[in-house]
Amino acid sequence: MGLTLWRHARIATLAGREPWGLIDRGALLVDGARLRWVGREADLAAGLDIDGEHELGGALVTPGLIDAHTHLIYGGQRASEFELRLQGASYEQIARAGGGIASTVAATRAASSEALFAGARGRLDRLQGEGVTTIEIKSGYGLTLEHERRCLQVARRLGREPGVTVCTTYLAAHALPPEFEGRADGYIDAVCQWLPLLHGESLVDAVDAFCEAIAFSPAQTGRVFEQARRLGLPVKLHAEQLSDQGGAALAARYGALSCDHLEYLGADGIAAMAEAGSVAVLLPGAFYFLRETRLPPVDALRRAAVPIAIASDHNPGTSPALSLPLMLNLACTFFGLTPEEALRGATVNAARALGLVDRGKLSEGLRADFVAWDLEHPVELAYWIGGHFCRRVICGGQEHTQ
Ligand code: DI6
Ligand code: FE
Repeated sequence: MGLTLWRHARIATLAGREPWGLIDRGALLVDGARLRWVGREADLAAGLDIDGEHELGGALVTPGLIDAHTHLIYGGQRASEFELRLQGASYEQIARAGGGIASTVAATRAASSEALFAGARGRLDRLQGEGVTTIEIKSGYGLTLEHERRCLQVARRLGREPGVTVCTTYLAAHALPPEFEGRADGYIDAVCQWLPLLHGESLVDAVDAFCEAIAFSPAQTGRVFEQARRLGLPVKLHAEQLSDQGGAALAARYGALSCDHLEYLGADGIAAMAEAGSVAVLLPGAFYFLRETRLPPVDALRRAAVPIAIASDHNPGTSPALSLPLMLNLACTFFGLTPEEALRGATVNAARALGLVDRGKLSEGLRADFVAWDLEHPVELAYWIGGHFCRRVICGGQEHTQ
């Protein structure tokens, strides 16, 4: 495949020291799946043998968005639970009455692989239609070897679809399945036994757990992480979402790629994350949908130079979010991020949260993953509440049309 030129763009490269890495009257030269050159159109070398040209008409171009935390694969949905919560029931009450995660686990187990694929495919279409070119997908609604395997296989199958890269995460330590009632340690034994099998089938890129009073303890989480370490798999953690369990510090001891949620994160956790280089993945969709009030410690994270990412946390219970640009808006309004921090959070820092070094910015040698928006300035990505401004999505040098 030869060179392709994408011209007449205002490019927020997020590379270099300029705000947004902004290049006006810019162009991108694509060689196969990679960027050969990004710069001012006037500086483009002469005499290049260009096979195809695309006119972007002055559109804003950003790196492809990276959603670094989703639970995209599940059966059913929980709209009726949303209605119950609006009538005053709490998330915990619903969970105790057999709803919540348990109801999604039952629906996921009952669904065929085809149905799981079709449901997740539809949701992925919507996220891609809003600019996502890389997505992390967790298991965690199967909770048996067979059902976790199916979910991870569906995630891998989605990764073979055009226009997207999928990173898989094993989250069997998400909730205690009914058959292990009262035997959480026994379930963690099983979670640790399944991991090498699924890893042996190339289904696992990273390992996660839900470390919380209503889920698994730091000691149980540590056992899952020990197993991940033995297999050479990176870890990440749902930490400090509803209380401070010291989860972030624990994950940092295992060199975690990221610690996610973090509303209750304390000074020790921040220091440990800074030391380990872990990314703080903030999830404003869940904060909003659960009407939480406790804010993640954004200022302290900034002072400690912990990179901040923003993700959808797409899941049927606490964040049925299908637009990453909307999450940027929520991250600014609720968490006080600047619009530039928010965009970096869904690109550069999100790539880092997934351990990916070949994307997240637009510069020579990186993947040609970029989005053309019907917007004038990158601030607008975080400014509009909804709306649909994504015009063209290019993933690995190929335009993705839905
Ligand atoms: N934290 C959450 O907010 C989701 N999972 C997690 O570990 C909730 C998932 C659900 O309610 O289905
Ligand atoms: Fe989550």
